[in-house]
This record gives sequence, structure tokens and C-alpha cells, in this order.
Amino acid sequence: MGIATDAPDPVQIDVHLRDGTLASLADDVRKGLSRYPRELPPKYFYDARGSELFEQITELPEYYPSQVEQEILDAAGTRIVELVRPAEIVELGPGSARKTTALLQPMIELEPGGRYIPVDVSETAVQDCAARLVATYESLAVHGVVGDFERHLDRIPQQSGRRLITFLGGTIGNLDHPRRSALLSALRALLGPDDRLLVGTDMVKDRERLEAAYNDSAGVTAEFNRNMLRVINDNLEGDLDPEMFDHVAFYNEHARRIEMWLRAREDVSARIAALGMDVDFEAGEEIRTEISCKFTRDMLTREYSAAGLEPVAWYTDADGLFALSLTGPAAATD
Ligand code: SAH
Ligand code: AVI
Repeated sequence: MGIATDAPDPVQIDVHLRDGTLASLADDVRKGLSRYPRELPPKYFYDARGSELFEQITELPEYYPSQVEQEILDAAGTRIVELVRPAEIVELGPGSARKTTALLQPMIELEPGGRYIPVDVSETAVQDCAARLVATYESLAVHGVVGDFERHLDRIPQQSGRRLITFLGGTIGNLDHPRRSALLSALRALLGPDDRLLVGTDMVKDRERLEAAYNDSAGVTAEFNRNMLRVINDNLEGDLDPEMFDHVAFYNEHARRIEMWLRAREDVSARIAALGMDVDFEAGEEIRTEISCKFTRDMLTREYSAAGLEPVAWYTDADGLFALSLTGPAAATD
């Protein structure tokens, strides 16, 4: 006998990438490799392999941001949920969403039947976290969005109750100031009066600790960095040899950011067939693949204020290595 089920599927996933992404990858690669300095956007690290490599990074002893953010969430997750009382959590760039459990668990305990909306460019990340979470929380609905949080915020499903938007991991630091300010303003526009935004940020600290986190002794970050070239090869019929490029990561103190580059070990000639493009690198020539900005509390307060957001609460670890800021829409001043 078949089992009749009228229950709605607890998982729905909308995919807004694929063809569009290929077009934007093509565009970003054509432009990014034609200008100086050469530069590629970090969102292209995250195919299935890149997402898996990032997960390995989170386990590295040197990569303190994941461990410390987890500690802060473990200590403050229930308090945050009691303060906001969300019916749903929208998360930008969740990856595996492992840390988000510290918010989902109390949300469900407070009121079963909530909804989780992960928004990530990595299709495997959205699928895997959705499957794991509905298996863990019987009453949770997951509506995944495979999309770019800089382009597809309008595809986030209609709100069904008070909303907490989370942006964890310090991923906001992978955007430069103009892009952060555009994203924060767009997020502000999504918030109703009782909705809240929770952002994780890595804080300014000593160079040694920062540089160690991006130059791990196991070489995982180097592989993650080189994965960008594999993504180009796989999607645009390229023949860039990742082994011909060294991983370079350093703290640019003036700009308060880690910069990751790929540096050609010797002269390299490559073809990206889908673009009809030949690219030549002289030995030592570099491509910037990521910036990872570090913050102070003052910088954040100013950036939030400029986006129409006001501080609600601040959570950090004893050493102030990483912070979570909870903000809400600023009261109208007119
Ligand atoms: N929040 C998780 C994962 C951080 S890794 C953590 O803290 O461990 C960054 C995540 O953001 C990846 O899953 C990546 O696929 C996603 N991402 C990066 N740029 C994105 C973009 N422009 N739009 C949507 N997701 C993006
Ligand atoms: C996702 N993002 C916040 C990470 C970071 O630290 O900037 C990505 C990363 N790059 C190298 N290691 C980790």
C-alpha cells in the first residue's frame, strides 16, 4: 500500500544560477584577467570542491574565525533568539550551516514549525544543509535559494513571520566598502520594524595571527585558492595549470584586510577556449582572488548607521577576535 501524504514537502530549493552564472563568470573572467592588477571575485571559489575545501579550512587549528564564532554563538544563540523571537531565519552564504544550529535549535524549541532560508551560490551547499536540517528538525521547513546575495535578494521567498537575517563567518569582509554598503542598504530595505540582522565579522588584530589563519601549515588554504583556476577550467574550457601558481596571503595593514593572490611560478601561457582568450603571465605576475576585511566596532557602527541600521546587541569572545553584531532598522528621524 502506498503512503498517501498531504504534508507539504519540507524542502524546496529554487535555483537562480546555472546559465546566468556562466555568463557572469565569463564576464568576470574576461574583465578580471584583462586588467591590472588581475582580479577575480571570491564567490567563484565555491563549486562542490571549493565548498568542501572551505569546510576543511574551518577545521584547521590556525583558522580561528570559525572556532571563535562557534563559541560566541554557543554562548549567545539562545539569548539572540529570545530577543528577536524569529519565525524564520534567512541566511546569506551558509555553507554547511553547521554554526547556524546554535540559532535554529532555540528557534524551534521556542516555537516549533519555523522556516530556514539558506541563500548560497553553492548548489551543493544549499542541498546538503537543507537535507541535513530537515532530517534533524522534524518541524522545520527549508526553502533554499541557490543564488548570489549581491544579485538575487529579490528572490528570497515572501516573509511568513518575524525574520532574522544572518550573515555569518565574516563573509561580509570578502566585499570591499562600496559593495558592503550596497549590500547592507539592500538588507536594510528587506527588514520590517521587528526584523533583525545578525552579522559575523573578523576583527582587526595582530598580523601574525591573521597571516597564520590564511597560510595554514597543511596547505588547505593554498588548494582552496588554486580551486578558482579549476572552476575557470571546468566551466570555460580553460587550461590554466593550478600547480604553476603559488598561494600568497598577507595582511595589508593600511587597508585592514587580508589579501589572497595567485602568483605565477614561471612564465605561463594559458587559453580559455570558451572566451576565445589567451592569457600570458610573466613569472611573478599575480591575480588577486580574495580580500578579507577586518573590522573595529567603530567601523561597523559607522557602516551600519550609513545603511540605516542601528545597533541592538554586540557579542564577542574574551579576546575580541571575532564579533557578532545584531542590528535593526533605525527609527525614522523625520
Ligand atoms: N557561513 C559559513 C560559510 C562561509 S564560506 C561559515 O561561516 O562557515 C562563504 C559562503 O558564502 C560559501 O558557502 C559561498 O558559497 C557563499 N558565497 C560567497 N559569495 C556568495 C555570493 N555572492 N552569493 C551567495 N553566496 C555566496
Ligand atoms: C568565507 N570567508 C569569510 C573566508 C575568509 O576568511 O575570508 C574565506 C577564506 N579564505 C581563505 N580562508 C578562508
